[in-house]
Amino acid sequence: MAAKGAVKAIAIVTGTNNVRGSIQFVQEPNGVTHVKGKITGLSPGFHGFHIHSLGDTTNGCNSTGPHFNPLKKDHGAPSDEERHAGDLGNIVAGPDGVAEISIKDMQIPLTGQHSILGRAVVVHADPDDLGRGGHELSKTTGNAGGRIGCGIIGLQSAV
Ligand SMILES: [Cu+2]
Ligand SMILES: [Zn+2]
Repeated sequence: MAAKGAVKAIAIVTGTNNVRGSIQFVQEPNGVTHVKGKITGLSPGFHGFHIHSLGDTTNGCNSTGPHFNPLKKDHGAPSDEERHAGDLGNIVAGPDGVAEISIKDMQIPLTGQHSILGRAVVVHADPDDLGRGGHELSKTTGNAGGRIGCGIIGLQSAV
């Protein structure tokens, strides 16, 4: 149950092949945002999962911009001090291609200056190396490969 006073948002994820899903964001009054939902149609295994800065899908997921990074940090793991606000790590799809998502994070509010409303949630083809892979892209994208699904984060009824 969401606490009284929670702010809620929803992103309907669509993408290449059969990638589909629905992700809900609930910001509790203490500032923690709970990200929960399900994405289907994935290849089994790890997939990078981020908030990207733009809610623009003119050219599909490719026009959602870079990782949401209001504090001008390097890419990292959700638990790192040095991370983009949008770095939510990986989601894991089972053999059936379904990833069940439940993430709690302090850096993705639905209110205020660094709100993620109107931005996009993106799921990638490959695992996010959390900045540790030593690849030239590790410190910017986690070398997570193509953008196979995305959805724009929009306000949802608070009731
Ligand atoms: Cu991403
Ligand atoms: Zn990042």
